[in-house]
Amino acid sequence: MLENITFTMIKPKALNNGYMGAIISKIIEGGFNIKALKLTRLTKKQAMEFYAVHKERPFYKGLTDFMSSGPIVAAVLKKDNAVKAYRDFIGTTNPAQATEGSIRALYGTDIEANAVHGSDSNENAIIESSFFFAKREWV
Ligand code: 3AN
Repeated sequence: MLENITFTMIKPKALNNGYMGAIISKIIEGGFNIKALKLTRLTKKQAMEFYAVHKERPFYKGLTDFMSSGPIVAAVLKKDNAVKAYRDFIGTTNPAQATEGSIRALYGTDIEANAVHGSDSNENAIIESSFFFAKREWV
């Protein structure tokens, strides 16, 4: 089961720009099965906890300010090799270098506001899914 799950967030600027429906449609068209989905909002403290792995990085403050600046959509996605499949699907971290037609290329505006988050490992997919959802909602 571990290999089949990844976690994503649609970031505040993409929602503010009106891309919620377009991004969700694209995820479904990409063959990802949405197991759990919610529109919610992170406090600054929750954003700091979620991105704690980056706490020594120079962009940590800006990123956590940004991620708590407005609503986000959180979702658990299922597909074979979901983590890698989704990272390939959304494009590289910097939208300017992301594959044409990918979510980050289409809907990201810069490296921080890059439209969506995608888990970087099976372990983190479980941790991140559990951060937002009860197990009964996505297992
Ligand atoms: P990815 O989300 O592609 O796995 P990570 O894990 O390196 O990228 O970074 C986590 C998040 O931190 C990214 N989604 C991005 O929003 C932000 N980020 C990464 N590098 C920078 C940077 N140089 N400046 C600002 N924000 C950054």
